[in-house]
Amino acid sequence: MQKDSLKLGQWSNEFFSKIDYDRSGKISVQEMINIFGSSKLRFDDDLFKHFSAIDTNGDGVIDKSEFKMYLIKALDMLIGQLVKIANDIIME
Ligand SMILES: [Ca+2]
Repeated sequence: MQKDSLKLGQWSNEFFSKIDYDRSGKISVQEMINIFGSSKLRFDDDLFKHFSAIDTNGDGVIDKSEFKMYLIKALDMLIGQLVKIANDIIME
């Protein structure tokens, strides 16, 4: 389990560094747009909603711990949805 959370931390940091283009240690709205604005994720539609959800202390930038917490929450949500789908299939 600890090995998995270490991997998650490393993955989160690597992902963060890719987005943090100017290496300031914080992610700005512009950096989010640069990465996700052109992606197929359609992240741009809800970009500001996502941004403020990640920016939990509301200082207008995303730091590494806010980013990691958001990834953990997103993974939890995905796993929850998968479990629900699996349960629905099992109950059929
Ligand atoms: Ca913040």
